[in-house]
Formats: sequence, C-alpha cells, structure tokens
Amino acid sequence: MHYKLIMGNQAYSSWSLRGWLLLRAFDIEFEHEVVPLYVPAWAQFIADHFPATTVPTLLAGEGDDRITLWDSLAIAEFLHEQHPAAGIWPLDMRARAAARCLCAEMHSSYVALRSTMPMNLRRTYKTVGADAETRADIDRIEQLWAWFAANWGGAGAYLCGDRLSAVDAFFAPVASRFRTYNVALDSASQAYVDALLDHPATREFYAAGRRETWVLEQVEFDQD
Ligand SMILES: N[C@@H](CCC(=O)N[C@@H](CS)C(=O)NCC(=O)O)C(=O)O
Repeated sequence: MHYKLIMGNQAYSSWSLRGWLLLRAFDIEFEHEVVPLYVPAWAQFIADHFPATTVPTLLAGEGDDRITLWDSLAIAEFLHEQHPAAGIWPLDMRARAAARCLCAEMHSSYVALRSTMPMNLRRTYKTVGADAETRADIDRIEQLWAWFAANWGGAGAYLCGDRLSAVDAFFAPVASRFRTYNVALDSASQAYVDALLDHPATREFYAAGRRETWVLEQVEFDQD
C-alpha cells in the first residue's frame, strides 16, 4: 500500500514524531511532507484533506481507495493491521493490552506536562522547572514505565524489550521534553529516554527538525 505521512514542523510537532516512528522504525516505505503549523499552508492542508484537522495525518492507499487518518492511535492500529509481522504492537496478548493502555493514557492525559514543557527539539531550556502538576505527570509516567518494563521489558532498552514498539513511539516526544527541560529522572527512566532519543529513526527526525527555519515564537521562551 502507498503511504504518505503529513507532519507538522519536526522541530515542534510532538505528535508527528509518533507518526514518523510508527512507519520509519518498522521499515515501512512511505513518502512524507511537512506542513508548517499555523501558516497559510496549514489552512490549505485542512482544506485539502477533510476531515483531517491535525497532524500527523496518514494518507493510505491511492485513488478511490485512499483513506485519510488523522489520529496517531488510529494510525498505529491501521499500520498494525496492514503489517501484522512488523512488530508494531507486542506479540504477547497481555503486553499488547497493557501497551494500548499506556498509549491511550499518553494520548489523553498529562495536560500540565504538555502545556508547560512543549516539545522543541532545537532548544535546551535553562530556567523552566516542573511545577507540582507537571512533576505529578512526570512521576506517573516514570511509574508506568517501570511497571511495564518490569512485566514485559526483559533486558532490552525499550518497554517491550530490545525492539521499539508503538508504546515507545508514543513516549518518544515525552523523552524529548525530558531531555530538553533537563528533567530529573531515576536511572532506569533516564536510560530509557536515552535509548528512545538514540534510535536511528528518532535521530533522523531530529536532524530534519534542526534544519528547519520556521519559528513558533510561543515556544521559544526562556531565551538567554
Ligand atoms: N489526535 C491527534 C492530535 C494531534 C495533534 O494535536 N497535533 C497537533 C500538532 S503536534 C496539531 O495538529 N495541532 C494543530 C491544531 O490543533 O490546530 C493525534 O493523535 O495525532
């Protein structure tokens, strides 16, 4: 099947990183386009791709058979159905169900973390600390990572062992924030963050984001 992934600015678009990893880390062929957020090209993207309103958006198939998917969880499930041997979700049924719980919580929660520490992979913030609500989000995430890895991680660097899976793709933007904002983590969480950011597909996304020249002033706070 032909895939085209539409992403927002790679420097800023945390959800786009998920979409990217769901394809690139599983060696699924795709083409991609970056539509910068909140500029005229963005309005054109919305006009051209009803009912999509957000990125990542995956255009799967061609012609009359093409389907537009504008939600990263739906993209994960669709790609898993199309490529059941790719390892997008873990093989073990319980691990798979737990991974989906973690993804769903990541998808719908952590408002404080998201709003006070937006993803910006071109910066290292010096003065932004975690307030109480943000720290509660971080603590919850560390607890979930430890619980999941203790049950299904084995000796591997990722939550399901030695290969990245969808649940890792969902947490990769959080790993980016933890590094950018110098968030204090326990050693196991820190090792996991380092593994996520060191994955070749994450590094490729970072390299592209660093080359971008678009600037969203609202996340360029804490400047020298
Ligand atoms: N449900 C979407 C949400 C994605 C999302 O909010 N993406 C942001 C960019 S990181 C976006 O498109 N924002 C544009 C807007 O809200 O107008 C998903 O899971 O992929």
